[in-house]
Amino acid sequence: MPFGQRGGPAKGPHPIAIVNAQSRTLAKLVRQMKEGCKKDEEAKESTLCGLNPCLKCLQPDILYHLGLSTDTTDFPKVFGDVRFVCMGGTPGRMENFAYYVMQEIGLKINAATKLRNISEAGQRFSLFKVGPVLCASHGMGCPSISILLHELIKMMYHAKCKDPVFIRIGTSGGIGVEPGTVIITSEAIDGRLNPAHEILVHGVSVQHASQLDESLADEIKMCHDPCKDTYEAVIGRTLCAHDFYEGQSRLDGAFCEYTPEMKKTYLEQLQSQEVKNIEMESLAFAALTSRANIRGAVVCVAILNRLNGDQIKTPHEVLSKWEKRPQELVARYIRKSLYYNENDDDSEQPEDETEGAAAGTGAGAGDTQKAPAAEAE
Ligand code: R2B
Ligand code: URA
Repeated sequence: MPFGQRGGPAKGPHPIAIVNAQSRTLAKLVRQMKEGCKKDEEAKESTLCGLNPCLKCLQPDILYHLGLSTDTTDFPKVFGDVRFVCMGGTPGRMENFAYYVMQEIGLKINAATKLRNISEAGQRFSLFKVGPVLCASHGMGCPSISILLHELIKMMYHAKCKDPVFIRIGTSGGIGVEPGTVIITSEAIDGRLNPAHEILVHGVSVQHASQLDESLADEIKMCHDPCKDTYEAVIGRTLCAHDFYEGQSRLDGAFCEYTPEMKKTYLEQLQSQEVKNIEMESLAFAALTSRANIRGAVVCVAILNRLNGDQIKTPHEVLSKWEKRPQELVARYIRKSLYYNENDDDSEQPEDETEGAAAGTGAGAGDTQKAPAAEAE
């Protein structure tokens, strides 16, 4: 049974068994945080597909923009336990997300220590690791996220990670949605509404399909609680533009060679085609993750409704609150996957609404469940 569903009368594992299984999962996460991934826990090969056959010959492989190299870092030991790779635009947001997700999955570090930016040496992106979760900043636009993804996918390959899930969390301009709404992308499309990421290789146009994992989008959507969450979460198409101004039909850029009527017609056409938002990275994200057979999702909050204007006038404090919404849904998804997913050998999921399942917190299987807590350092 997928984790968002609720069963009938009690017939699943006994609550104590669930608590024990969750405690074992947590103990393993804590040990891996302290000691790294053990040899016998490493997968024999990564589960990624379709990668460059020359990768195995690169000795060392230098992940230049991440400031990491296979000859100075033991990738299987340091990154072999990674199961979730979360990325967002700015270093600060991803550092905050790392601390937030740490709390949500029940891990702690000594109050006197800080999470280290693992890719500081590269001076381009920030990268934080919290147990099985990697948090990276990707900058703005497809070229930037594409460099990051090439290097993170190579990292997963060298670390022999098993079925990692990649998620982009970010902001976007909504199309006909209330500002503050969270949009989970069903499909990324370009400005011509074409579901493909186009790149030029040797001067020739190559198009890669930009589909995203439908079931992952549904699982993340199920982490939204329409009764408790004060905002909506919807699944819809996302237009990925290659700039913020003309590419998104704004009238407030330094240049503008179209009329307000042309903008209105274009945005209304998008709305009629079920496009819910516009951002700048989903095409490259969807294309590169699906080429590697990685399950991927894009979860963005709409910070304005583009049908009502172009400028972002919402106060900073409100924007900060809205930016946390995708983080909240994704952290719930990660927590559920770690502690309540029956498809996973390391975790147990209650098959009913038995209370007291979550490691002695007295919570049930819903979104309000807290993970057990343990200190890693
Ligand atoms: C959303 O916000 C950024 C532009 O302001 C861009 O990275 C995106 O996709
Ligand atoms: N990010 C975008 O790319 N567009 C918007 O309108 C808002 C955020």
